[in-house]
Order: sequence, then structure tokens, then C-alpha cells
Amino acid sequence: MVNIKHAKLKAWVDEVANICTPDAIVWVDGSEEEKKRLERRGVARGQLIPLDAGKYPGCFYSRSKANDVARTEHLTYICTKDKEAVGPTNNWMSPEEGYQKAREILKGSMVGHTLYVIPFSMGPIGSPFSKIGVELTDSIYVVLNMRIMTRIGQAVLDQLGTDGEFVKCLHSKADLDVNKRMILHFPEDNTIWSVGSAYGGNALLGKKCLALRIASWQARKEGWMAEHMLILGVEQNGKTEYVVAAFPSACGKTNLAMIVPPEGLKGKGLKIWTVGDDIAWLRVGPDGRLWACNPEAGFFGVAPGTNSKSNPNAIKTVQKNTIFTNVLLGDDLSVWWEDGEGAPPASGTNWEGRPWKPDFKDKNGRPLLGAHPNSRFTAPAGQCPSIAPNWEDPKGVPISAVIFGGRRERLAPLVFESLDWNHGVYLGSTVASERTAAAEGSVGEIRRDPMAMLPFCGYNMGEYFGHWIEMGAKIPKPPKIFHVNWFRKDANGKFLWPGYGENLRVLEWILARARGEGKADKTPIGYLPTKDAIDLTGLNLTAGAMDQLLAVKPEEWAGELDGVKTFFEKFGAQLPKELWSQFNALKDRLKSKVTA
Ligand code: GTP
Ligand code: SPV
Ligand code: MN
Repeated sequence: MVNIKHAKLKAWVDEVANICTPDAIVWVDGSEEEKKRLERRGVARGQLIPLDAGKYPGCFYSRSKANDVARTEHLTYICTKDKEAVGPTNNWMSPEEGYQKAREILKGSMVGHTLYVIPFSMGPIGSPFSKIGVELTDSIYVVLNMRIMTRIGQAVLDQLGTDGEFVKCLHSKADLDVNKRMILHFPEDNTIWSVGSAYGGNALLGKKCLALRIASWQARKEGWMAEHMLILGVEQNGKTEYVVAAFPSACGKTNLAMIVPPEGLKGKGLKIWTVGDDIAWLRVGPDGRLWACNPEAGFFGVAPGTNSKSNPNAIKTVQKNTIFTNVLLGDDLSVWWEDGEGAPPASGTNWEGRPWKPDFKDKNGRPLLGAHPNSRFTAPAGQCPSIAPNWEDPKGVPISAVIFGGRRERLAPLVFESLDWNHGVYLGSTVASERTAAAEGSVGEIRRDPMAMLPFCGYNMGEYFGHWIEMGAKIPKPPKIFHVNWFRKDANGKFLWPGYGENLRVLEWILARARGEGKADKTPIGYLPTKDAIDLTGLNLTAGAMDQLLAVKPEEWAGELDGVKTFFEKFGAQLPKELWSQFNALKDRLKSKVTA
């Protein structure tokens, strides 16, 4: 039994119960016994399938509806009194309209279902970084995922006390009708309402809805930053230095966060420590540096492509107590996905619930996918072999470098360093990337995804850029800002850089530069590593690959400026003048180099 002392929380739960009319209300206490009970219930209702207990202890399989397998950005809204507040990159709705439309769908939506009340903390309970939320949901899957992804239960209620502040998060699957799906954020009311979806960021409201959209709004007001970033530490000679990196969805955060040093660098005694793989909350510390905390407690990672070569630590992390969503379910109660581990099962059921065998073809004659490209695993961060011993430190970790990156076949070199903070903000604001399967839309198309926050910034992105500029002035010892691209391709469409563990070679250079070491050439776009600056020991790159990876062609960059200009103009007067200065300065630097 939970002990509830917070009158406003109780009143709000009653208010929601009056709208959704569930058969019962259960307050989630976070205990082991409760977890077992919920798992049994989920299994009895066909929402979860226990995997082979010998091979996958404590693991479950889940499949969402075929129309509900990725975030739906076009159905995601920020609801504020003033339309200007959300800017040109967010969908807007008035709070009145949002509440009213969603209420129509929510009315009676929980008849025959239980309403679960999940008190959760983003960040270690009691840390000065942390924020508390309470999610009301009719989904057992959501409760069990939130249990992994956040800290939940009685300890959170205790922290909340009689009148603590919390974000009101309401989630109902309703009838999972895509035409009645809405992911609504009310930052002025500290409220999130999500209806009609049961998948990922649409339903686990602590993640993108709270920890990024609502938190970014709060962060601007309170003078900190909420970012779509991994956090990792690199240890050498007993000293650990930390970086944060923002890459768009499905562009390698989980992978980089837990890389294993490559064979060729073994002699250097480098160790990688994972602090977070998706979200970072950043504050200026008493020492004048920028400090980062991972608000999450688990990983909701992309499954396809994860194998013991690409990401051995992720494979080890998901051996137990993991929920697998929309991967292939083997008839032997195993799980499998494309580019996964080992041979596929002889037969199974694919992400759509269709019978599957390794040789089955789809209607276009291509191999029938076992797993959806955005299928995922939910696993406790503490199970990761590379988890940092201090990953739950309430102070966070001090940051030496900020890294931006995108998925780009051309143009962006393997790595470069900004000239200063504001130039780094310019680099972040102009990140472009090929679309992935993490959100609905056509995969491969290039879009601007500034700071990897396009779908997650809870307010006017022009003001968000301004907040980045202002933060630079408030951090006495700011980290240096870099840009990376693991995805450059050669003329035959093959990746030029091997990526994954080998990315540590690039991190080494970045950290050296952050310390004021490391060799670089100044180019119009920023500092590039000199030819011998990146340690390539034991790496057999094809001839000329490194030249291509580090090439900067002023003509190509000048061509890119048109796209940046069009993008910046969208923000009108909200675009900080500092970014136009950066734009003009870059233009001038390129002009002096364009020879043709
Ligand atoms: P979200 O959880 O959606 O925010 O994504 P993420 O950024 O954590 O993405 P993740 O690490 O799961 O990236 C998945 C995709 O990136 C897979 O297709 C990987 O194969 C690919 N990937 C990751 N690292 C590299 C790399 O260094 N090189 C190449 N070529 N591909 C990579
Ligand atoms: C992303 O899409 O960036 C994710 C997955 O990390 S979700 O939680 O669904 O947003
Ligand atoms: Mn993400």
C-alpha cells in the first residue's frame, strides 16, 4: 500500500478518474512483488509474452499495433496561450482546444481497465537536477517500461511530500485509433496529455515529453539545459573526462555511449564509461564548468543493427530483465532482429504478427522483415557492463566537450572543432541529417535537425538558440564544441569510416583539443585534425579514405549556405543576431577560399 500525503495529487487523480472512468485505480509502489503481479496480468491479457526463462531470464516480448510503431511528430503539439511561444518548428494548439479535443477521446476511455498512478523521478531521487512527474496510464506495458526507464514508486511520493511540484502526465491508449491520436504538452500548466498511442516516446511520458519538451521550457526559465544527448566518460591513467553528444534519433547515441575500445588502441589502456544514452540535463557547476546528469534509469534502444560486433555492451545489457518491442518473436520464445546476434530462429512471428521464416519474402520480393526498423529494447542502465560507477551521482559529471553530429553521406567531414562557443552553437543549429525510422516520414530525406532537438524543443526554437548563446556567456569554463559525421560515403555508397568502437579514435582527438592539445589546421569551417592527429594504429582504411573523410571543399560549403539561410529565415526576428553574424562570417571565410 502506498502512503499518499499530497492532497493536490489525490484531487488530480480523482479528476482524471472522473473523465476516464476506469474500473479501478492502482497506485504503483515500485516493489518487486508489484512488478511480478503486473507481469502476470500483462501475460494473462495477452499484452506480454514471457521469453524462454532459461535463455532470457525476466524478459518479455511485446508488440504494438502496426500503425503505432514510431513517434508521430505531426500529431504532437505544444499548447500555449500564445502561438508565437512555440515557434515555426512545432505544431501549436490552444490549451482550450487541446484539453477539449483530448477530453472527448478520454471520456470513458478506461472503462473495463485499471488506471495506474506512477510517481516517477527524472534524475536520481533528491538530486538538484531532478524533476518529479506522475503518469496516469491504462497500460501495464507503460508501467513496466517506466519502471525500467525512471525511478518510480513510494520513494518518489516521499520526496514529493505534502505539496511538492510535479508534472501531471496523463496517458490513455483509448482505442489506439491513429485518427484520434494526440500528444499534447501544456508547458504553462506543467501538464502532458497523450491519447491513442502505446508506443515509445508517445506513451512513456517521462522521456521525450517531460525530460525534453517540458524540461526544455523549464530549463530556459531556470537557466539550465535539457538536451537530446548521450553522456560518456573516457578514462586514461586513472583520470576520466566526459563528453555529451547530440545526434538525431537512430543516429548512434546508444552505440557511442557504450563503445568498446577497438583492438588497435588496446595498448593505450583507455576505458569507456556510459552515463546516459539519450538525454542530458546540464547545469553550471560551482567550479564554473558545465555538469551533466542523465535523467533516465534505463535504455530504450534501437534493436536492429545491435550485435556483439557493433555494440557488445548493449547485447550484454539485454540478457535479462528486458522488454523487447516489435522485434521478431521466435517460436522457441527467442527474440531476433535484422543484423542481430546469431542465426535467426527457424520460424517465428514478425513485428506485424505475421508468420515468419528466414526465406519469406514481402510483396516486393524482398526479405520479409522480422523486426520493425524502429523496434526497441527496454533495459535497466545498471545492467550495462560499461555503466559508470558514478552514473547516479546527484552532482552529475563535468563536461569537457559538446559534440553535434548528423547522418550525412556528403559534405560534413569526420570531425571538426568550432572556433568558439557561438560558432559551436551555429554548428548545432545547422545540423542536418537523413531521416531515420524513429519517426514516421520518408527515410533518407535530408532535414535540418538543430541540436537533434527539432522534434523535442518545447518552445520557439529561435529562442532556444538564444538560450544556447546566453548559456555560453554564463559558463565561466565552457566545454569546446565539435561536429562529427560517422556516415560519410564513398562514390560506391560505402561508409568511408568504420564507425562504432573505432569512433574512440575521434573522441581521443576531441578530448586532446579540449585540453588544449591535439594538432589541427584552421579551415573556413573550423579546426580540422591534421593528417597525423587521429591515431589510426591497427586500422586498415582504404587508400585515400582519410583524405576524403577530412576534405573541406569551400564550394560545397558555400552551396550549403542557401539551405541554412532559408532555414534561419523561418525564425524571423526570433533568430539571435549572433547566428546571423556566424553565418556571415562563415560566408566571408568561404568566399576568400573559393577559387573557381
Ligand atoms: P534514439 O534512441 O532514436 O534517440 O537513437 P540513437 O541516437 O541512440 O541511435 P542508435 O545508437 O540506436 O543508432 C542506431 C543506428 O545508427 C543503427 O542503424 C546503427 O547501425 C547506426 N550507427 C550507430 N553508430 C554508427 C557508426 O559509428 N557508424 C555507422 N555507419 N552507423 C552507426
Ligand atoms: C527517439 O526517437 O529519439 C527515441 C525513441 O529515443 S522515443 O522514446 O520513442 O522517442
Ligand atoms: Mn532519442
